[in-house]
Amino acid sequence: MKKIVSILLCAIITLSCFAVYGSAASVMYGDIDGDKKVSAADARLVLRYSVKLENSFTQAQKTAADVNLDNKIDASDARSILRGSVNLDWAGDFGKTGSDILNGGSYYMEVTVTGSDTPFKVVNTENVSYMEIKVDFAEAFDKPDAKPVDMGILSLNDTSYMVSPADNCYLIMDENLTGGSGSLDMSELLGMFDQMGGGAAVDAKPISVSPVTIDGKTYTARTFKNKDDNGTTVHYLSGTKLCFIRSFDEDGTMTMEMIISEITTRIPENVSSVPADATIYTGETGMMAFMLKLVTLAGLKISDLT
Ligand SMILES: [Ca+2]
Ligand SMILES: [Ca+2]
Repeated sequence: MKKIVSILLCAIITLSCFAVYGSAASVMYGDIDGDKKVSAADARLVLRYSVKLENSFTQAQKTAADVNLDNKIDASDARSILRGSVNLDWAGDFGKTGSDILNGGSYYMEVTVTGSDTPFKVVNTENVSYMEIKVDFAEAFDKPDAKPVDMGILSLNDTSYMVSPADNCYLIMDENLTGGSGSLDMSELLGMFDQMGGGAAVDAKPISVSPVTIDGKTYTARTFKNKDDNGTTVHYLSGTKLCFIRSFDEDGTMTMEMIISEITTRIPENVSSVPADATIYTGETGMMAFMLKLVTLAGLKISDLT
């Protein structure tokens, strides 16, 4: 149990390196014809502009058309607008960088740390904090055949839960379960969310808009650099779909690489509440039952957790 909690906390701490920046929007991104809606007609205008069939855009229309903020108006913007018009992309995020969304304080994101098989999902709103991570039981307990298991921590209003999404099981984390040393400290966890959400603003300016290659794909991204006592962090922000963060130590050696593949202000419904059909566990007996669920998903036995 303690081991799982410490793995989770280690993973979460890597997120505390977030820095956030502000910027302002003055147009309705994606709305080219000015009817205050994002529709297929807007996508059509952008597509025509991108192939030079249309060339009478005002500056405001040009700004509104570049929904992925890469300083170009092309078919990928038209595609996003079309998807946004049918709610496949989140039109409410058009024109926002990842940092805008973090600064807003309500967000959902999916994060991968390069070299780790443990992607995160994070939700943060005024009333909800949720984090989901793949727990690597094989490495944690030296059992090569163990399967990775999704595990979440949900703080909903004033109640905290450990979650097994696969089983729809929720363990209520009362004081008896969190109070002892080595146990999960929710206030620490929530402090980190707060820090990500806006507390850690830094003085950074975009230094370039340039191509960045990540996982073999090339993106046009805004590049930010932030230097502090621990070295340099470089942030690449490309529209709402990609934040790419690299940290370097004083010698210039890369120490961490993180990719946010999805960041949006649209909060998934399934983490905004505890489902009515969920199994709720409480107390120490409940904790044992909950752990048994996780261990079974990993293909292990409780006796393996020593
Ligand atoms: Ca429109
Ligand atoms: Ca664009």
